[in-house]
Amino acid sequence: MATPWFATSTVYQIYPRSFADSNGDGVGDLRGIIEHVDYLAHLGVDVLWLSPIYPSPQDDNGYDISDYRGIDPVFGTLDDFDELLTSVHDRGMKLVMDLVVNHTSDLHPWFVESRSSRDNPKRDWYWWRPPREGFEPGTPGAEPTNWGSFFSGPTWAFDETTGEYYLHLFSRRQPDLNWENPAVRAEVYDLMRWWLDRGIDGFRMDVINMVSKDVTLPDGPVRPGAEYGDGWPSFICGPRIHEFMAEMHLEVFDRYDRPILTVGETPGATVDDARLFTDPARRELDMIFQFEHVGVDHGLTKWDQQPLDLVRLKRSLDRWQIGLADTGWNSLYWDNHDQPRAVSRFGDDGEHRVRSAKALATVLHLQRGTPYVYQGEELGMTNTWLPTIDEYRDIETLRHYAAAVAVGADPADVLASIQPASRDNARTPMHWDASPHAGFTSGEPWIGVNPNHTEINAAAAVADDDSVFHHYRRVIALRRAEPVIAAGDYTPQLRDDPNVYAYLRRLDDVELLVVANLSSHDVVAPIEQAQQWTDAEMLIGNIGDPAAPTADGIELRPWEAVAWRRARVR
Ligand code: TEU
Repeated sequence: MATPWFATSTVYQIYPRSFADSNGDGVGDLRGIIEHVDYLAHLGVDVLWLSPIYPSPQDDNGYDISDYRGIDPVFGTLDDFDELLTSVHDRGMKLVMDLVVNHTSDLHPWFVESRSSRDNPKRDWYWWRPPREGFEPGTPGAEPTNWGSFFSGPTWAFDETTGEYYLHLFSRRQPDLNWENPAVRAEVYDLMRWWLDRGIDGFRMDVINMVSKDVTLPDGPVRPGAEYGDGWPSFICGPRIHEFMAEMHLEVFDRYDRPILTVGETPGATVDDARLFTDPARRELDMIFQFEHVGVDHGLTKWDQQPLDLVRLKRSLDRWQIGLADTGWNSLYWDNHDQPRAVSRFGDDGEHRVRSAKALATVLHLQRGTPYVYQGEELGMTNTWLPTIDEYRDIETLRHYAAAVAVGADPADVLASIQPASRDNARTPMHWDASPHAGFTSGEPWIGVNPNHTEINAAAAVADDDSVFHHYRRVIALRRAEPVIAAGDYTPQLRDDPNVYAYLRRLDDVELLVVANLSSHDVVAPIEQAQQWTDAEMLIGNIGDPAAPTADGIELRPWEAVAWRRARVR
């Protein structure tokens, strides 16, 4: 398969609420991003992805949109947006918007109309159903299906006005759109063209694999101890999902003769699903975000964090590398606005914070696929253990806490389970410098700033050639400079090694060996035919003077990561 145009690109995700505040109201905004576009150009990224900036009551921080053709005043204006887009393009970068069309806000005019009466022309734009037979409307069990929401509680909300329930897979203020209705799809395609006509370069599509539901709406299996049924079989990669993605491609992307980047967020998608979504011949999506590797440290739930099993993590990522080797394309990510910080989760955010952040970057960015950097990841920002539940802001976290305490869980235990896993770990303000509030705002930040910003911040990192920031610059630049990284094949090495992550990349006459010690003690990586690498050239390392490969293997210090290149031995 030819490598796509975005094979040499790196995408940087901005969470506007927490990136940079230009007007002192404590919330990040578009002018704050404009002030830092040169920083992003210096990092060397190719594409910026903005989490939602549309008008929204912010019930889920913007993933609940009430107007798709505007900018929320807390973030700025359409003029600010156009200025940002121009400044991004002037620096040779692209800008991708977040498309949230599985659901809208309950304040979106479509839903306001839809809930107004049972015979409103927009009633069928959402999923409305009568109470379950034999149950008192509005009482537990009366919901049309037994599905549990992503944000705790049932997926159905009773609406007194019309005496029916509406579906919301996320919060009750995020009613699901009914994509079975062609008028809904036509409206979605039209708003997408509106933004593309404005000059944006693509979309990250929120939970896009949930827009096709099993219209019979069957109950889901109830796991032992679970309060609700599992609805995933009825809305994860539903019956018409590929028909809808192909239609979207036809109705939107096929109308533009310029490169447009599309990435679908697809919880629960498998390698086989990914091959269908991202096979260029099928004209659906360029790539997807799969969730397997960000679940390897989950016990029964994400709140039940388990110690990292590196072999399990490697198995998962190997499966995706190999599974999409000849068809489709991978996205590569550790961090985003929904995941705790990887350096705290998969690395070591204490003594070896800098080394482990660089090691994680090395093993991810030299794989086959398009890498994503989440704001602050390039600085090695860590989780922020907020001391009390009152300082958390994330709806998923707060609803989980309330639901757990409501059934008798000890609040202290629930808080302890929240601190390492909450999405708010990724959402604390960006660290620009060591000043109060990390230079994020001159006002009071909407969420607490990690006190370690005095040490970990962009000003210090840019000034220190040995920082995590400059290591990210190097791996990002390597992807453009070394064709083997963008286009080479992938062969895992040392698959059962509990400490070492190693793999081979090969293209034509070039062979790249990537080897990383993801532990806090010295190791010798027993690489096969290691003696053949003794004359190899060191392409990149995260610690100076790496030990040269010997016939016995490669000596690696704690959290050391190195990539060796040599002419291919046929
Ligand atoms: O996330 C979908 C999703 O799968 C997450 O909710 C995930 O399950 C959870 O965060 C893991 O803890 C997307 C957006 O990225 C997220 O921010 C939104 O809250 C959600 O959709 C609803 O729009």
